[in-house]
Amino acid sequence: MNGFTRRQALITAVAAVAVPALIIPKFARAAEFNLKFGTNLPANHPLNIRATEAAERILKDTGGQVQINVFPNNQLGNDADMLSQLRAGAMDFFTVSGVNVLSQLVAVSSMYGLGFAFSNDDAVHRALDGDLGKYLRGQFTKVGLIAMDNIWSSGFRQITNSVRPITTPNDLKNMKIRVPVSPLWTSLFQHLGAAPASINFAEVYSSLQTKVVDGQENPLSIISIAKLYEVQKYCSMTNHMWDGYWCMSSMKAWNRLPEKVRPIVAQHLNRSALDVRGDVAKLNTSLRSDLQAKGMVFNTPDPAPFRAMLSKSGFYAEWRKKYGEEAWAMLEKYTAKLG
Ligand code: X2X
Repeated sequence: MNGFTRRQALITAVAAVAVPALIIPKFARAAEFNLKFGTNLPANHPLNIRATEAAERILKDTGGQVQINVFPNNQLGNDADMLSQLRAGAMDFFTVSGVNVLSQLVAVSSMYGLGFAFSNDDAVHRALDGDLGKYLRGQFTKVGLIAMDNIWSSGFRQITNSVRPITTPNDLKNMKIRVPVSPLWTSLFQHLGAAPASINFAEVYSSLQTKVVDGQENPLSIISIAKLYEVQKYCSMTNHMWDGYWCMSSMKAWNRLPEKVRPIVAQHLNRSALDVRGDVAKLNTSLRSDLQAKGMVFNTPDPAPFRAMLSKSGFYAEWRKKYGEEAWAMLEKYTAKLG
């Protein structure tokens, strides 16, 4: 390299470093708190979009003091890994389903996911924004975790598979269905006569593709965004359970934040939770025709025989015993009698 080109190269390198500093003048100094927010969903799911919006508002309203970095799509590990990191204080926020890995720590956290307990989004939101949610969030604090007040909804779940439409419980018989790593999910599908396999979401697409399992269940928004339609043929609108994500932090991470900053962070995260509810409700109703156009075959089974099978097999009685009478009474304040 002669003298001229070396000088040119140096000028170019300096310019490349200098440019970003020119376009972020407002919060150019490093934030005092750099927080990690992990999720298991693809980046274009509304949960990640709204989490990113909350992060922008929090950065602005704390004058650049708190920077939340969103890591979607299991970038920080699968659900089990993220829960451990959260508890160890290595991660600051994790949006985790109460029915999923969290229920291994706090058994009652899965109760809103009991099969056919709720019939519409509003009913679940009333319960989880009300006394049931308050009760559950109180249980989380006992294991050092803190959930923001409003749950980020995912919605009602539908069963997909590559074998046949599910019209009656008989169609589920011995079918290999992937479920999240959670005792309630496994129990629900065992009581329905299927052969459930516990698999973290990070491995769902590949396990369907390689036919380790025949099917899985998720809301239409996730079936679409995670491209599960590429590896699944049938979608049966069973609405068998509702799910959502608690935006969790650990006491360790939360208490590191200055007292006056915490309400700002909570307020924006809760606002995003409410925004996500509208986003997923729209997707869960509008995506059916989209998925049909991509080749999926839909049917809408009558839920009555599925519910009857669960009652008859003792599913509700078993879980009532596990959760205890206090928690069960709290749930039944918001649902029809279960069992
Ligand atoms: O693992 C799943 O199926 C998912 C993405 O819906 C949950 O996080 C419970």
